[in-house]
Amino acid sequence: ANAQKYLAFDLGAESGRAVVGLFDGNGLRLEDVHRFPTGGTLVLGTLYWDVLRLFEECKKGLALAVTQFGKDLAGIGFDTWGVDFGLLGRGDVLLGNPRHYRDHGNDGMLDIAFALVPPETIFERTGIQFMQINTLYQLLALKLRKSPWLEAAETLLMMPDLLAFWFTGEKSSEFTIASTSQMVDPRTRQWAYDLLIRLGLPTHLFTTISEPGTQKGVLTQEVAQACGCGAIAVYAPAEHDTGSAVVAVPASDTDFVYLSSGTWSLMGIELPQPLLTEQVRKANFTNEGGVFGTTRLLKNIMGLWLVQECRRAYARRGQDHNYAELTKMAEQAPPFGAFIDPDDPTFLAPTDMVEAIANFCRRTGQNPPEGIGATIRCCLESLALKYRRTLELLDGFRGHPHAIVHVVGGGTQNRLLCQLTADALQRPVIAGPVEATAIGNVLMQAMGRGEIGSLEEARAIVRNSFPLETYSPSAATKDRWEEAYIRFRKLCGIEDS
Ligand code: LFR
Repeated sequence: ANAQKYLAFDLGAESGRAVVGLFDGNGLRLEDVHRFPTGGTLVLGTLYWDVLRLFEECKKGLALAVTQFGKDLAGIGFDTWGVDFGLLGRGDVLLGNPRHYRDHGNDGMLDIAFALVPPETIFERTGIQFMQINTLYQLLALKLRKSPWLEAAETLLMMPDLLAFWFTGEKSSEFTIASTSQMVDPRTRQWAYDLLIRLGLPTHLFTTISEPGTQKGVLTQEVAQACGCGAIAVYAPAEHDTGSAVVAVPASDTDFVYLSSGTWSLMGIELPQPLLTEQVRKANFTNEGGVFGTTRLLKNIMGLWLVQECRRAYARRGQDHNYAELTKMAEQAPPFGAFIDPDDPTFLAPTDMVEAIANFCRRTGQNPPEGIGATIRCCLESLALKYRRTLELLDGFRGHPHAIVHVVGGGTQNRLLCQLTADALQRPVIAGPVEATAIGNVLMQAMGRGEIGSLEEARAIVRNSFPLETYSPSAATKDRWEEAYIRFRKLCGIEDS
């Protein structure tokens, strides 16, 4: 049949991809056209995104999509990680390279912000969890350092809005990515100017926020010519990658837990409105903006970043292994050795992750894991235990236990982690689809064009189109996981039940 062809750009902290989605009204098929590394660039102590290179990689992806699938693409959409942004000055020039959220320039900014506005108020106005990486604290850091760029800035665009601007010449903001800034009012779904004023931050930088599914513009002649196509429409999907991933959760009801697994593990539930309670604030959960008026109540867990950084640290020691090899070694290592709290602040941006893990173990009276397999196993088991803690809290927020957990994203390729998760949670885990983010991106574009009418319909398409795998909790290790969880709770200082 004549399927519509959509191009999704999905940029994560480790890699980016250009994916064509072929949608025939019932089923969706994805074809990868381009993959490229992303990652930070460290220059004299500051960590940046090489954003012009990312733009070039996207253009290359578009050119390849046009060569392979023709000029008649129905839409293009960008999604990226959250919180990062570019500043534009007079004449819309980019002011410097956007900083990477793991840059140490944000260290200590939470406390400085809290001295100006109490955390209760910040949460009340935004519903967003406290993480030093949030745009709010990045802006505060720029302001305190008297950044000339901030002084000269006329417009702030979140990363996917910046890429879309360079493709279309149109400046606009999309709601899901804007919400990650911790500067958006979850009720009005517009910028919380009052909060910015109280923090002494500029309020003139922002463009009106639109809902996902809106058309942002069409390709500029410059880009169209360079990529061999015409004026293709650019749509806003959920421009936040996690927002796109959750669109593609293959659930048939609304009572599900998702775990979007990649560099970060984002574990949460989808709600019809934000939950702005004291319990949510104290547990440091977030109310991120979703599609069709939904909210993602979730927690950021450090995720496979731990493994990515161990891999880098071992490679520097001359022990270069790919993820499949690392997982194999972890599988062969003895279970239930040392545990870490994955979300300990020392793991956010350490110079050497293997050292940081060993230090955490020493600090908490445990023998550090010995060797590569044991270290990776420690990361994976600790993540699974943190998922269990997070699930307990989510069960509490919902008011009843959730029957199953959907894991989506690249992390589903780590079959060991999927099984450990099912075992630690003592619940079935449904894994897939792997490319949830790109799928969600394509489906929201199709909504923008009126080809799909609702989130339920979108999720039915996902169920029709992609294989899923179920992991059942093992009964044999149940008791050992219970013991492990008690040990883990002590380690993390978890007191309530
Ligand atoms: C996942 C993600 C998370 C966000 C983190 C940093 O890729 O977008 O949702 O908290 O990256 O931006």
